[in-house]
Amino acid sequence: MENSRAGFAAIIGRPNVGKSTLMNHLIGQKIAITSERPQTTRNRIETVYTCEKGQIIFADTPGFLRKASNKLGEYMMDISIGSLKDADVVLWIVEPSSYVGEGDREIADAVKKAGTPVILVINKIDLVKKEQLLGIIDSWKEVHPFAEIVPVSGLKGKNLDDLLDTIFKYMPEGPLLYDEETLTDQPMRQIASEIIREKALRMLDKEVPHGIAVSIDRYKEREDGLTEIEASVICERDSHKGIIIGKGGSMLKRIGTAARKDLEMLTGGKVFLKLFVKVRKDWRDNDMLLKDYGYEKKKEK
Ligand SMILES: Nc1nc2c(ncn2[C@@H]2O[C@H](COP(=O)(O)OP(=O)(O)OP(=O)(O)O)[C@@H](O)[C@H]2O)c(=O)[nH]1
Ligand SMILES: [Mg+2]
Repeated sequence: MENSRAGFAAIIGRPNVGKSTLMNHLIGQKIAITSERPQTTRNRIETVYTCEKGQIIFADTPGFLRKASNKLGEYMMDISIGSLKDADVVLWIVEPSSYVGEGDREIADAVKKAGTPVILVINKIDLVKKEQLLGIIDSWKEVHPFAEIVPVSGLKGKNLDDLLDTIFKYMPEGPLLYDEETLTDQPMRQIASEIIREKALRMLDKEVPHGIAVSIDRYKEREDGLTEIEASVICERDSHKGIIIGKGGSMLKRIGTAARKDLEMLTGGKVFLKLFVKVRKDWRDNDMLLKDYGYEKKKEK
């Protein structure tokens, strides 16, 4: 490919603004889980968009938190800030509102420090009238000297081609960084664990979802095409365990059925999914358990 471009675009912003939904729609496949609950994403999730122009490596990140209430929160904050470091361009996603909160001011400070060009992506424009957009853009202009401002709707797929073109302007010239078939850095086991967590997030109420982790205890692709998965839903309290299991096991069954359907679509074959529920008190503050559940701090920063 002559004059192809390839580089990294970090997707950042406050929790729940639609970062993961947008990334999934940009690459045309659901890799990152999404929910109406803030703090859904906990890890850096890379996906690869390839076209005739070259390649964009997206990095979806946890929503920016102003203060961590446990070690998991600290880990998530580190991931968000760390993603600014190796990006060629930053996509800062915001709600379609003129309101700029303290959290956004802190993001502005962080991107200024990183010195990376920033594209402000005003998301969820399906929720506002066209006439409102100019006012919204004006209030954001004062927050940071943005390289570009692009309004989109990730969910409805509005203006995404425009956004992709804009991102490519900031990709350095060079050969593809991954082969054309590569879609993500996430192994299937990890995607499976996230899908189960997504169903739990979406179906459970109140304070239970935030204290949940999912560990894959067994993942076996059989020769007949069937995939056997055993997983544990980890929670923090005995009372939460009861809620997750539900009356006569009904809640766990709902979570399992929904997860299995997604997993079957993803693997393109039949899936046997067996779920267990375990209590691990205060796992969100326990270094060893955090590591077990995939939230391990990198050695070097
Ligand atoms: N109306 C509308 N809703 C959207 C749009 N994009 C995302 N949403 C909704 O916003 C909610 C949050 O979406 P996510 O993609 O999980 O948000 P996120 O920024 O990744 O959230 P965290 O991972 O928690 O930081 C979900 O209920 C989405 O359906 C959009 O363009 N329009
Ligand atoms: Mg997310």
